[in-house]
Amino acid sequence: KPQAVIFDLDGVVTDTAHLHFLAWQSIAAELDITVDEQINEQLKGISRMDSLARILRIGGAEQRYSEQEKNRLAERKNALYVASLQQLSPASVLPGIAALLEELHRQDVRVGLASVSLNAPRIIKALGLVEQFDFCADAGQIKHSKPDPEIFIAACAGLGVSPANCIGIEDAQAGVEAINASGMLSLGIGEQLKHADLLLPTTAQLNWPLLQTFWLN
Ligand code: B16
Ligand code: MG
Repeated sequence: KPQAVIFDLDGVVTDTAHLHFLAWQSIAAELDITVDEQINEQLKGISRMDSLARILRIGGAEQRYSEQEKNRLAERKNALYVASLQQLSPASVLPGIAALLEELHRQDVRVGLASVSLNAPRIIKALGLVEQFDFCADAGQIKHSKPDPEIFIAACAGLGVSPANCIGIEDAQAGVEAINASGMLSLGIGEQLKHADLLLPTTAQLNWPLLQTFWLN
């Protein structure tokens, strides 16, 4: 069996992507830039400042703002996002995840979190899952967001396991690329993803027997 399973947060453990989307949309609207669902897809797994840079590039506005102004925009986006996190509760955990986390503990498989979100600790707390993660990689220590494997490698290091002995679960293309680059087996959630070693339509299909079969094949 795998030594550890490492989870992405946004889109795998809970659906915060929509809340990121709403916050970016309102900041972008002030700058006369339209952010649609398709653009939002490209922001998944990308750090806050990198997300802002992409939005400005899409609006042809990358030269328009100073570093200080960009920091202010990112701070304001985050304030909107953090306010929206108040609606999170244990009921916001995606289908299949809570049962899988419990079963992994019963099976003595280590559980890690690899989120580039600086808000990950408060989200995990709001979801009531603090006890379920043996190690959460610190996004504040990460230099490169996904598709760079840095956050997944940090999660493995924190758990004391080798990537070759782990499964990573992701819903974003950048995240699947990050898992593959780390040397872990990649399990993708979603219909559109490329390069995942195994693809499931939603988290509802996730369970321990399926992970075991995936690992053995
Ligand atoms: P924050 P993940 C990522 O989380 C999100 O997918 C991405 O949209 C967001 O910009 C990033 O976290 C940074 O989040 O602004 O809260 O630090 O997918 O790595 O769990
Ligand atoms: Mg994600």
